[in-house]
Amino acid sequence: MRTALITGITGQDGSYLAEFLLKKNYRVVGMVRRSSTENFERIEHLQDKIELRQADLLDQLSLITLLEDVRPQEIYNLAAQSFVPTSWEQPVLTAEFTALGVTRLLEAVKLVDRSIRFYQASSSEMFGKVRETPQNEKTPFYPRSPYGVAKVYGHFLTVNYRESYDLFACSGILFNHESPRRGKEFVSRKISYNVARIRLGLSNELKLGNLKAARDWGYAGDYVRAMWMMLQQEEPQDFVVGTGRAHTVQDLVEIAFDHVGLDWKKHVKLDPALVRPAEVDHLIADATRACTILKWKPEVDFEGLVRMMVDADLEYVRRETAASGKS
Ligand code: NAP
Ligand code: F7E
Repeated sequence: MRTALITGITGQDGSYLAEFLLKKNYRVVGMVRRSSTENFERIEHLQDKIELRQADLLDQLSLITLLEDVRPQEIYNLAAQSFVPTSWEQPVLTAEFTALGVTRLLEAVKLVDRSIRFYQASSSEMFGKVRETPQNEKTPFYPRSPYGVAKVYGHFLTVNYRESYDLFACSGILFNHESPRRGKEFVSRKISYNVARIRLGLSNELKLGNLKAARDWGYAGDYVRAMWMMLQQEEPQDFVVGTGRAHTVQDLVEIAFDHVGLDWKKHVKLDPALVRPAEVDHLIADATRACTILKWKPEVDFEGLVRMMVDADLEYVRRETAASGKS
């Protein structure tokens, strides 16, 4: 039985990856940070199948001790401050988690066991003000937020430790991927959650920023498969993962409102406070290498993803409302 350690197991991707690895018969250990209230909503259903250990990307010794105790064969480093707007408000903390956290974890790997296979969660936000379209593994980076800058650091540090110490370390440059488990602050979930509330008569308005921004959106359940595939290759390599199709925020809005029979123009209001200091206008993946070398392909398309999220949020809001009625 192989052991996989997932940092960020309480996040969207961590929960899908844990499910995927359990099906592959892995022993799955999740790293969680100490909190006064537990935040295990996304992994509640897995609690008796996975092991949780406390450590923090900010604490070097905790990571070394964790690896010595768990002895994983694979590490998936998904933990990060991942919300782009927060990275302008807390740029130093973002760098500590999202950039230096990678150094701390790779130092722990180097010290404890250099045969560990290491996956780093790199991001299409590194392309930022894009230098070419579509973006592939050779496209130069031009990040547009402290988050993007921190991810570029983590990315090149992973490349550097691979080349310096011969580690099996690779980066997945993943484009936006969503699901019903996405945090409510990200635009896809913000839209699906509020569309459900409006449909159920609980509110009437949805405030958004830039409707023209375009992203290559896919389904998180498809993307965690690519992470695992990367660590099963003979040689460590970096891969771009995305669907190759881009849509605007407005497209997402239209499909979501349309799915519940509402006219989005009656409910969406533009809020200048939600426009970012520097925007990433248009991202689209060229995932040719992932498709040919990993034989990866997405199974859920954009329209299917949006509808899945709205349907899940209709259920979620009904449960939420019923629970608040009881308390
Ligand atoms: P997410 O839902 O925001 O989850 C982030 C996870 O990181 C949470 O489990 C969080 O724990 C943990 N974390 C944050 N700081 C930590 C620290 N100091 N020590 C330990 N754990 C810490 O993110 P996601 O969408 O699943 O994304 C997973 C990774 O992929 C992130 O690195 C993200 O930047 C990257 N990425 C995401 C996308 C995407 O579209 N989703 C695309 C490209 C790359 P708490 O629950 O305690 O907060
Ligand atoms: O924004 C626009 C916003 O916050 C998408 C993270 O997982 O993917 C994610 O980063 C777009 C942007 O994701 C609102 O300006 C308009 O252009 O859902 P988002 P993101 O910034 O692309 C990458 C790949 C990651 O790596 C990150 O960790 O939508 N937008 N109005 C809005 N965005 C938000 N959040 N809220 C709005 O009201």
